Amino acid sequence: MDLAQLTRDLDALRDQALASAAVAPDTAALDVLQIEVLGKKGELKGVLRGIGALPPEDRPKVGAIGNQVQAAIEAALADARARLGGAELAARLAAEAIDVTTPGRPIRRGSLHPIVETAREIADVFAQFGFVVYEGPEIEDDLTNFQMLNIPPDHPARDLWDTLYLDLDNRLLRTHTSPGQIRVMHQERPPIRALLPGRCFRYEAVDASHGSEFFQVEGLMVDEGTSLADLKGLLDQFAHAMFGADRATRFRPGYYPFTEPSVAFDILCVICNGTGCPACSRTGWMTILGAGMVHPVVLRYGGIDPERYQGFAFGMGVERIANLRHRVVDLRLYMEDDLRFLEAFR
Ligand code: 2NL
Repeated sequence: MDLAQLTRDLDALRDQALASAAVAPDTAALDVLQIEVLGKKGELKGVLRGIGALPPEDRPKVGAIGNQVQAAIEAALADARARLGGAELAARLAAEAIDVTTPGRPIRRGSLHPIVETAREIADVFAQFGFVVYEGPEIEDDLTNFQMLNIPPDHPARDLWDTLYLDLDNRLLRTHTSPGQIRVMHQERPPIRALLPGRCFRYEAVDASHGSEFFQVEGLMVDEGTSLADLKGLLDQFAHAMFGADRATRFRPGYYPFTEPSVAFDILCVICNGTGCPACSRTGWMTILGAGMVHPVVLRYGGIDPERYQGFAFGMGVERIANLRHRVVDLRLYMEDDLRFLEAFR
């Protein structure tokens, strides 16, 4: 090994590397080439190892030539990389281009179930009169669901055929949201204005107007000097907000064990406007809720002194209100989760 031979080897290495860089098809090939030629175990290092066999005075010359060769190869690689990289970027931009004029895919928005929506509309009306929404448990005890509401042990609602009893001691699925009102009386001091929406349960043969599950909204007001006149005024406002300011209303005597006196509240039939049709059993009127003055016994169960405070309460089936507003005839539709039905309310 002599200086001339090493110089020729270095020249050959450079020429070969420059030729390879010139024909490399892509930047990945350049990466491979760089490692093969300039890497730690690459060809250039291999040739320069011959330096040790040279006389000491020749070694710096080979070192200088080696540096020139390395610089030339690096420059060639950089040139090729700039050329190929530009082409690759252009190809990628063309391939991945996004057509911003393509119409978007619309997102399918959900909507509230008609029963939930109706319950909220009811709550919105009473909120304007200061009523606050509370919720009670769906699993209740016999005491709160029946006894504290003055519903006697032999009342038909307590029959096994009407109430869903649980296999837990004295537990049942609430048959109305009234037990929630009892809980509100226990936890609040008068004046009370409470609204209780919620799912209720009856053990019942299912038909177009009865289901084993239904939604109820109940209201309760307790204060000094609360009277039946306050109840009538409030319910009239409610009916007009829900069914139109010109919808006629009427009160009739009713009966509930937990109110005395009790009333039924009707609106003029929304189908026939009072002329009589099957929807109103030809009476011209439709009952939308029941109400009354809270029975003193019930107030006392709620921890409220009936000598000082009076209260009224009302309760309505949300399905019934929704039916009248949307002219739906079969309650079962609300529980079937048939999208064709639900989408009609979007
Ligand atoms: C109906 C009638 C009603 C009540 C519910 C009530 C609650 C308490 C005390 C007194 Cl804690 N009353 N609730 C009163 C009258 C009628 O519901 O037909 N609901 C679907």
